[in-house]
Amino acid sequence: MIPATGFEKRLVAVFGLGKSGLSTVRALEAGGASVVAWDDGEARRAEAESAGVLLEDLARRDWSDIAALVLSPGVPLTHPEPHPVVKIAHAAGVEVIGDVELFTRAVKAVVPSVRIVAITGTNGKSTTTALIGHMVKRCGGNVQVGGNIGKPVLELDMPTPSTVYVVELSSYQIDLAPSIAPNIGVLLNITPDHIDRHGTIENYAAVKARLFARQTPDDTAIVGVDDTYSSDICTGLCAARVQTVVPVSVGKALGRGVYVLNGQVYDSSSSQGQTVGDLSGLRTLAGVHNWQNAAVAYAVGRALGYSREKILNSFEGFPGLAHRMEIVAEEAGVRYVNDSKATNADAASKALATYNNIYWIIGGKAKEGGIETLAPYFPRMRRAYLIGAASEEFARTLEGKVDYLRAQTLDRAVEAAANDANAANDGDELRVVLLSPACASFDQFPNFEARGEAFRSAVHAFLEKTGRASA
Ligand code: UMA
Repeated sequence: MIPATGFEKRLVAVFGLGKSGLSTVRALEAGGASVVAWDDGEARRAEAESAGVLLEDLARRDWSDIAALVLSPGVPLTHPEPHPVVKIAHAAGVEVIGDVELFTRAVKAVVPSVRIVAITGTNGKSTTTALIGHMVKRCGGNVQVGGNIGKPVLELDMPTPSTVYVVELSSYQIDLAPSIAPNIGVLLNITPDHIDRHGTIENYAAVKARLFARQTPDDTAIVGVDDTYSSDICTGLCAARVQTVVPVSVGKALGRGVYVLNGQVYDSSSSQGQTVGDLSGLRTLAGVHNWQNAAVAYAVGRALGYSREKILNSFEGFPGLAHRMEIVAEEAGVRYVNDSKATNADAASKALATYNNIYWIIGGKAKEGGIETLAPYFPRMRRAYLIGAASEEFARTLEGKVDYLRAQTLDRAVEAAANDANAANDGDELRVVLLSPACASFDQFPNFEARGEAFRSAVHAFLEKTGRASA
């Protein structure tokens, strides 16, 4: 744990008592502050109280003795409107920050030269964060991985001069971290998401761009340039000439930066020749979107001073992430892929672009725009299996274009899709039973992880029942 310093003997308010809020309370107390905390959820308050957290309804107290408000990332800061506690803090002139801000201040105070690699973007940031963490470890670095990927940043270990922190940051976390200045900042891509929390896509992009705003000439910005918003940010950074900027593209040859063409990585700045290596054989990094993740990780590795050979070798042992195009089983020419993390159409498009002969399990709580943008992938579908609240909306989109079944539940969808895929007589061609739902899970599951676990169990149950499970 990293004690959150800077508030010794002062009182700090913490709002939101999920994972990050609870670790914030512990870290502030370890740093010498007193804490009062609150959460809108009664169950969360009860859990926190039994863990020894001092609760106080922050809307009903005097704020004159409060030094800061530490807000959980899931609590609205600006849109659709600031949470009442944020309005109170603003009225009292109290700064509103998040756990990432406390983390930055604390680790830089202990080891000013400590290296922080921060990764953001709409899609792919968890895979890229995990891949960079894996790469640093394989290259002999002393790595700590956390942030939006799951482990709250204040739960990481204290820094030493050799520590490399690899942290995934959501836009919510960047919005609450005014002094973040990563030694290496990564922006993968920007597509519409979380607009409810940022008002407009322009505002969302502006928050992402803030990752680079306080960087210095010693720092590096690695920026995907395959969408308009990220590309504009990259152009702005190049023009400002503050930090080293490395543009990254998949599909476009770049005069400057790192790019991937047909699975081959090229580095235009390399003195060893531009051709770096081949990504196309890496099973856990399959697909164009993963090539972007790998190209970005390569650029981070180079900025950290690792050789290209070491970096590429480390990719081979990358196990991949659960719920992101995770291969759950492969039997008799049928691959079962859990992509439960694909909670919007853009995220789902990655798996759809990777495979053909898809038996597609889709649905849940629909996001704005539904699956209209996925139409270019419809010819890859053998059949779609609709689950959850979005079924009727998606049935209308698929009508006349893709054969579909209203399966309602995930269990039924897996059974039907697996039966269809196994019955198809396609010779050697791989068939794929794919859960890539393009929806939030909340109508039928507590979260995407639970949905992915349910898919995994249903696949294994099917394989057992039909005698296909390998010993
Ligand atoms: N709460 C209120 N009032 C509100 C909103 C929330 O009291 O108006 C309370 C809830 O009752 C709950 C707490 O705030 O007790 C939830 O806090 P939180 O949603 O910020 O969740 P944490 O458990 O602290 O997890 C957060 C991140 N969650 C979000 O950003 C929504 C986790 O990212 C992250 O892994 C964790 O910190 C550790 O850093 C998850 C996520 O969904 C994976 N991220 C979004 C995404 O990836 O799209 C941004």
